[in-house]
Amino acid sequence: MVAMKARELGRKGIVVGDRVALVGDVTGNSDTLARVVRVEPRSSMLRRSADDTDNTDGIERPVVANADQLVIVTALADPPPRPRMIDRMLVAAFDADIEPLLCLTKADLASPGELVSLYAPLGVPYVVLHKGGDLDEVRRRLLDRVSVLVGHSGVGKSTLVNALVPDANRAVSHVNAVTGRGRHTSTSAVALELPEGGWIIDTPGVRSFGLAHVSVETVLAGFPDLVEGTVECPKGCTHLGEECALDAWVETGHADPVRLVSLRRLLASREGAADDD
Ligand SMILES: Nc1nc2c(ncn2[C@@H]2O[C@H](COP(=O)(O)OP(=O)(O)OP(=O)(O)O)[C@@H](O)[C@H]2O)c(=O)[nH]1
Ligand SMILES: [Mg+2]
Ligand SMILES: [Zn+2]
Repeated sequence: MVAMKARELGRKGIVVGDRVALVGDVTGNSDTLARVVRVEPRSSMLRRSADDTDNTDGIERPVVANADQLVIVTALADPPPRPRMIDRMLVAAFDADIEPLLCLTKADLASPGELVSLYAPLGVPYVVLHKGGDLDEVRRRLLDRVSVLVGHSGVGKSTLVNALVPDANRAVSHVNAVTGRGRHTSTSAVALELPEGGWIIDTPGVRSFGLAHVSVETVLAGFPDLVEGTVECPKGCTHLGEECALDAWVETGHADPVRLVSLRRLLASREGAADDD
């Protein structure tokens, strides 16, 4: 069915995942048009700040509405994993209050051991995949949920969607042998219904995941075991400097030091250049 935005919605955007109210011809017959007259309240909104290439610094851009699971797709090789990017997508999940799932693809090319141990202290669930391999576990984790796939170009998002959804027909393309980068094959986000129930949203590969809009408090909220330790911190503490009270908190055995290392890595991941490549 084709629907256009009714004028009374004004400049308010509609994004993939939005639930909308329609009027007019909703038969879906060719040459018919329905009108979107209302966007229902959103249960979540995944955002990223615009990056330098968008030339509108600091502006938040919505990515997907109403997702309840953020599937961070990372190839174990070709293109190589970039933990900084994974960290940033995890922060985006905390920010949007969406549960993360780490999806490690191309296990036929490299072993997942190192990445798995890097993320173990964060308690992030993960699945390991290789093309043509068993999809039972990922199917189980996607069942009856609205999951959005995010990750660099060429990590295998569309390949996974095609394996999970018969007739999805998402275009896939090779990773450039010279640069090791994907070709940005998918150019728009598309939501597809899973045969077992639930929705999966394929998105175009991102080069960066700007997080300028995410506060220290938001990241800290993902570390409930450390929150109490920040009571003694100076006002406006970034939890990255010498004055931070968290070092003493973990030294006195109140929390696991590796958790503090992870918190700081995630806090630091918000800073710096927008390009994560
Ligand atoms: N060896 C191997 N190759 C894979 C696997 N999964 C995907 N590929 C290949 O990786 C390449 C890129 O896959 P795509 O599915 O197009 O990647 P994408 O993440 O959708 O990329 P964009 O749409 O550009 O964001 C294709 O040549 C796939 O065949 C895997 O598990 N193992
Ligand atoms: Mg794709
Ligand atoms: Zn602090």
